[in-house]
Amino acid sequence: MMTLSGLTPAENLAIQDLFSVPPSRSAAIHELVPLLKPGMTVALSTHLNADGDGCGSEAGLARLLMQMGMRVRIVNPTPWPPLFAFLLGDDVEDASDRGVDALRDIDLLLVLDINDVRRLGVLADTVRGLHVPIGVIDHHVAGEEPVGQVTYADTSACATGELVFDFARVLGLQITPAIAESLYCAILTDTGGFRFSNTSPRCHAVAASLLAAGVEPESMYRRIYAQVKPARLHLLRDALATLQIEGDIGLSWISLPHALVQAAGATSDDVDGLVEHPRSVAGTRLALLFRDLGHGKVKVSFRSTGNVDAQFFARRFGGGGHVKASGALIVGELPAVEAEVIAAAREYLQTVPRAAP
Ligand SMILES: [Mn+2]
Repeated sequence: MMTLSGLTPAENLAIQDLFSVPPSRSAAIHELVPLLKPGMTVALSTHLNADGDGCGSEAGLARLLMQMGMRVRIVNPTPWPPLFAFLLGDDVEDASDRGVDALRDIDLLLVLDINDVRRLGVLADTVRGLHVPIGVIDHHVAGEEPVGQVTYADTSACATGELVFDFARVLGLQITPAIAESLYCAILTDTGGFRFSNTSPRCHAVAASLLAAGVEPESMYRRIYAQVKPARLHLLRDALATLQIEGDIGLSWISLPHALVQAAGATSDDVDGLVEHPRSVAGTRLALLFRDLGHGKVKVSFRSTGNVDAQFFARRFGGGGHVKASGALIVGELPAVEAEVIAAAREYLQTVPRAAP
């Protein structure tokens, strides 16, 4: 048993607890076990536009099930992202490009990081009609159309990868370096690099185990985060040159003429997220991003903080979304749209009292 010097016995016990698998999780894992038989073919799937948790959990679980003697293939509704190609290695099969055909001859489907069949996109209808058992491993609240007969879910897990780690622990499977990298990717990305509020003490304990199993944190950082293409930085440079800040009312915005985005050779992916820069300005309550689409329409992104309601404001322009993140597509030329929205934003912010920080 590990003992850390300088800690009281009670503190040492609390740290041991972080490494043990919560009883409700081991109970759920033991319910999954009867579905898992050597020699069977298992498909793993996750939500549209798989993220680091979806991909990492799949790549890790695929190898664990292979240790248990199963054939495993990944069948996602959208292509495996190139950013996470390194997780597949030579041993994990990605059959996503075969679409629903890849689900025809399976014995079991495991759905990861979601519990709503609608998030399976083009696979959803086939999954609704599947005659093989379906299991779910997830850390979200179940959606409106949950899927599967056996659900191993816990919303207190920082990532689905944490639940896959516990699956390995409870069943005594080996966390190889490739599995450790996959699960570390899942936890690292779903916690925003250990910054979001789901970064629990246990999340760090699991990450510690994965580092001990061979993960090199700097290499993971480089492969996942240090992958920015020059076009993205050129766009950021030009976009920041348009930044306007009205600190007294808490309004910030950037504005992208069509030619600017084209000149940078940037994609929509590169533009997404730029609005976080005006939002990150100290004291900003409403951040806006204007993007001229070049055919008489301007896409406006609205981001708010505190008690400012971006959704309410976006509805004035026929848009919508979430309370803190909304969007609208407005017909008009960029300068006119900008002037109209900025004037309305100034007026709106006057009506919303500043919340305590
Ligand atoms: Mn997740």
